[in-house]
Amino acid sequence: MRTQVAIIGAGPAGMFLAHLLRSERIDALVIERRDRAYVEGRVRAGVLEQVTVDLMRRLGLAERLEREGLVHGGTNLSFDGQMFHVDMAALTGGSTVTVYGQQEVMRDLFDAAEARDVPVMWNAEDVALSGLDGASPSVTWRAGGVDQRLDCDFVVGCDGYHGVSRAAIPDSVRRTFERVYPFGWLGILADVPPVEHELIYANHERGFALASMRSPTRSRYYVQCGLDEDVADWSDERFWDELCLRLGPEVGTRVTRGASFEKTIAPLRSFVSEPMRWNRLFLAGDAAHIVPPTGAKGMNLAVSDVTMLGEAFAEHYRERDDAGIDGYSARALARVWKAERFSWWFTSLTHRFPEMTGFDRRIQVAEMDYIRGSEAAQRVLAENYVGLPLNAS
Ligand code: FAS
Ligand code: PHB
Repeated sequence: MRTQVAIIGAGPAGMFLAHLLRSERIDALVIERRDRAYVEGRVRAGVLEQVTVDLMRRLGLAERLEREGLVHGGTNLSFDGQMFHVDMAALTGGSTVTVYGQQEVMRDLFDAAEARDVPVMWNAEDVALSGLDGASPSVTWRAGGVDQRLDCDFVVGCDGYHGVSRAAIPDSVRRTFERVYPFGWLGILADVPPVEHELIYANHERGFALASMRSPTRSRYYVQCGLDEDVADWSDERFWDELCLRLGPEVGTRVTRGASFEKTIAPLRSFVSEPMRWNRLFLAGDAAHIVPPTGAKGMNLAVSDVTMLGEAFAEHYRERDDAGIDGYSARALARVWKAERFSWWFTSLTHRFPEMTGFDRRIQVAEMDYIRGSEAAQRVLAENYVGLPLNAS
């Protein structure tokens, strides 16, 4: 088999790139280790930046998003039970975010891929990349017991943090930067109405909590927990009690409780692998970087990476211009590091760290109190949360 661009991984990065290349009439093939049900079933991101909403509209994927997405012009911060609102739209000239779960995004991407005949090879085992430092890279894998080989011009690793693509860049070239947080997020989904119509990020003496949602009848809640905790030790009752404590008495007493149907613990890390391009291999999304979910940046960064990459490939094939390809890594990393900074800052501001001293705690509370009273501080938070422009300097 032969194609122009081989895409490893059918998550948000891989599927948005596949649709972008299809819109530019560039041949591509997605090679995915699992099946559609697995990828679509992963409960992950919940908040779309304008960059992501714009891309879904541009690709003709936004019909359900326009109907079911919840547009938020603001968000709420709470510390020690005192909640205040940040009017992000007012502070950013009208920018908003849209609450629309990653599972819904993946369903829209896969449905459209089937309707538009965008090819995805599912259940690909032992995916391997070769010839990346030459003019004719190739990808091999096995499916249904049959060995497959794909020759291509370029390979894009969209295979997430645990994929094979990043490791194809020689250790002598690759530089990684990481911060692992000493806690995780215990998240639930429950078919109960959200406590507020916008999100609440709560910093409490006992730890962080987040009140989010998927629809007016389905809530998504998180509490910070220890990395050594077992989800089996968290009954629904224990979860609701802890969440309501951390949201504070005014909000906590308004929370509608109910049976959870999804309950998982996710670790938090900040991670960047540089460069995001080596010869014929490009990295996009979690294959190149991870952010703590506090800033709701993970999936949105994957989208901005592939938006840049889609432009670069279009210039290469249409105009024989390689400026975009050659500049991709530096351009993408400039935006990635700004999102890493914001996600690290917002996590540091809202979470309880085991080694915190009394001084550290008062600095956190003072910063939350300062943000509450300062339009300038709220504007900085707002412009980062809604997402910096793709070409932010
Ligand atoms: P993904 O990991 O989504 O997709 C990679 C794909 O590659 C997968 O389908 C995988 O099966 C496939 N793959 C892996 N190895 C392969 C191989 N060798 N060969 C072929 N295919 C291979 N982001 C937010 O914004 N908000 C959140 O609340 C949030 N919560 C998260 C919770 C968890 C537990 C995790 C892990 C992530 C969360 N994220 C969140 C981040 C998440 O949304 C990612 O940023 C997003 O899925 C990134 O998309 P991709 O880069 O496509 O990687
Ligand atoms: C979610 O709804 O899953 C969500 C929302 C905002 C975040 C993280 C997760 O920052």
